[in-house]
Order: sequence, then C-alpha cells, then structure tokens
Amino acid sequence: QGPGAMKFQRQHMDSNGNPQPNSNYCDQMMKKRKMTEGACKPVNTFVHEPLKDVEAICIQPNIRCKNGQNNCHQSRSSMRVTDCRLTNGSRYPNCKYRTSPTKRQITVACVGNPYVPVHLDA
Ligand code: PAX
Repeated sequence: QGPGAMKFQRQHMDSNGNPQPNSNYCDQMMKKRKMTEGACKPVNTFVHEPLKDVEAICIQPNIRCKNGQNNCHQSRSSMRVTDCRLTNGSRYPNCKYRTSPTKRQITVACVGNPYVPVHLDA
C-alpha cells in the first residue's frame, strides 16, 4: 500500500465511527488523525462506510477534478460522512471544529496500481 493511500485512510476513513457523532467528534478526530500539527487543517471530511466501498468508487467513470486532472470518480450512492470545518475564532494550536454529519455522494481522486483513493475532491 502506497503512502498516498495510507494518508487518505488516515485523513478520511472512519468506517466504524458513529455516523451521528457528538459535537466533539471533529475536535478529537482532527487531532487523533494528525491534522492539527503545524497548522489546523481548515476542512476535512470523514467517511463512515466500509473501505472496500470507498475504494470501489475508483471504478466509476473518470470525471474532471477541481485541479483539472481527470482521475476523479464520484460514488454512485450517497455515503454517510462527517464534515469538519475550522471555526472562525479558532487559532492554532487550539484547533476548534464544527461537526456536521450528512449523507452525500463523494468524489475521490485515485492513483496507482492498485488504483486507490488518495484525495477527496468533493
Ligand atoms: P490533498 O493533499 O489535497 O491530496 P486531502 O484530500 O486530504 O489531501 P501528496 O503527495 O499527499 O501531496 N492527488 C490529487 N490531488 C488533487 N487532485 C487530484 N486529481 C489528485 N490526484 C492525486 C492528497 C494527495 O492526492 C494527490 C495530491 O497530489 C496529494 O498528494 O481540498 C483541500 C483538502 O481539504 C479536503 C480535501 C483536501 O485534502 P481542496 O481545497 O484542494 O479541494 N477537503 C476539502 C475535505 O476533506 N472535505 C471537503 O469538503 C473539502 C472541500
């Protein structure tokens, strides 16, 4: 497994996490998954679905990514996710997040062989 795939899993996968998390979820998870080191990552999404289902998004048709590359793929079904957004007054190293659980289709960028998710595009 390559470094990109491992980073994706660290930053975006929480398969066994409660899809209806409490309001502390993002504060805890952003720290635990090391996205509050050096700076507070402004926005990050966690996906509460099995890893195999997220990896299978890579076999959906290619679409254009926000950066203009064409290695993005959108999930057919909506997925349970939690969006974490840095609050306005939050200042490093005290990273404070708003926790927003929702269901939506997600778009990932995939690379490599095996061809697996490395970036969450939307
Ligand atoms: P990333 O750093 O953007 O990409 P993220 O998804 O966790 O990480 P390394 O070697 O790590 O630098 N890669 C690509 N990136 C973008 N587009 C394509 N097509 C692509 N193909 C490969 C991780 C790695 O993927 C590689 C890229 O070179 C990186 O390699 O989002 C900023 C971050 O916020 C998250 C998603 C991004 O983090 P933005 O503004 O660039 O879209 N994020 C954002 C989120 O989790 N949820 C959200 O709702 C939004 C808006």
